[in-house]
Amino acid sequence: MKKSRAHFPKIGPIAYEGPGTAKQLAFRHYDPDEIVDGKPLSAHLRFSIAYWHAFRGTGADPFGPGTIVRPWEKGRDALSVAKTRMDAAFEFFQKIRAHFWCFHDRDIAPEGRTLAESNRNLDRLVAHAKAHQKASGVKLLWGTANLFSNRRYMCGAATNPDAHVFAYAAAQVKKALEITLELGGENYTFWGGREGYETLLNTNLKREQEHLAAFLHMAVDYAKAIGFKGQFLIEPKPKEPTKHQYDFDVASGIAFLRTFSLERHFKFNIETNHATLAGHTFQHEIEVAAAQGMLGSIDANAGDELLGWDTDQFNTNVKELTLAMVSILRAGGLGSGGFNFDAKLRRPSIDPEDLFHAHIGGMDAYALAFKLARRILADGKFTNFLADRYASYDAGFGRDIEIRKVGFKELEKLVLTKLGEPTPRSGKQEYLENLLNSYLHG
Ligand code: XLS
Ligand code: NI
Ligand code: NI
Repeated sequence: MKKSRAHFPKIGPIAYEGPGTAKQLAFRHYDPDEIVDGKPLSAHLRFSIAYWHAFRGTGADPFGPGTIVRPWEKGRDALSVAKTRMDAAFEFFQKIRAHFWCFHDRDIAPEGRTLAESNRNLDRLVAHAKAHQKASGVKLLWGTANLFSNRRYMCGAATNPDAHVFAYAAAQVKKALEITLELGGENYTFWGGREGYETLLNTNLKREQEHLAAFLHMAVDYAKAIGFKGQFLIEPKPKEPTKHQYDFDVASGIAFLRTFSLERHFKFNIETNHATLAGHTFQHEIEVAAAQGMLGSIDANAGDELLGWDTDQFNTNVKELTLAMVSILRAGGLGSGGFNFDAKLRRPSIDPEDLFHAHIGGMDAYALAFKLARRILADGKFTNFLADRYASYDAGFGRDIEIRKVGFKELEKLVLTKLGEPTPRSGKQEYLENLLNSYLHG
């Protein structure tokens, strides 16, 4: 691959300068090379850049077109623009020190007039990406297919009332799986796109859910057929673009997967902003997935408390992230997953430099949260508190309840003859909140 000129000429690789630095284009908490438990911090955090936001985002909103104009987006031939854009992207990945990236098929290559032409375009850009991955060492965290932008998908893809659209989506995902395999993708994500509905006046909910399950089974079968060993991920979201998205949250996702015998093949990609849109905390969604051994990956972003849609902001809320990290570390980490910045610049943030500030903020907040969570877990105060709170189930009749050795009759007898009235114990929430703050603020 020929060496292209720099697209971010004024910015070098971002260095770790420590918390005291006055420099803004520097990491205060994220030192990718710091060794923690025998491996570098970069291997614990596995940060990933979302191609669609970082390199296809223009700042467009329903009230106006894009505001963000990148110098590399010039030229008449869509394929060569796509290649130059990708050169800029890999320069950015390296300068921001992210070791992974994620993309939708249509992010990296223009859609053609036919599926065959789209596939040919993809092949050109996949070859380009492969060369870039090899030269830079940047890896693919996950691939996915865009089954929601094109007009044909306006009523869904796998849940479209028209089987023809289902077939088209199947063909598109087939190709997306092939290119994810080709690029060594460690996971493949299914976000629900327009799999949901606006009104039951025109929707057969039961059939649509069955069609979605059939689609996912086909994906599992095809992955097996081509030898794709990456982890499949479901990314739940309660609403937007449709009013009722089928993959509402992790709990409904688990029920769906179990209902259709898919649970062995999937884990969850949990997005912070989707959790809060569902009326949950980020940590809640992580715990629900972890409780079933189905915690897969994270789409790292944040919503706005006052807005009811997916604002996809960079998350700098260290308290929220520390709580999330405690749950992730307790669950044993993310395995083949990582922290993908599914987050975008605000519409007026139009400088290329803003891309750096945004990701530095997100990476630093996660790195700090990781360190705080490790301290919290090492101290053991919260862990001990929890263990103590549930200790009555560790032995005796509590244990018998957990292993289902006793039933109502035995327990009634116990209360009548031995136990009598229980003694209530404080939940100590305020004490625990203060304890948490002592870690966050010293
Ligand atoms: C949209 C989703 C999307 C997925 C990938 O809300 O977050 O960006 O992560 O299709
Ligand atoms: Ni996402
Ligand atoms: Ni989202």
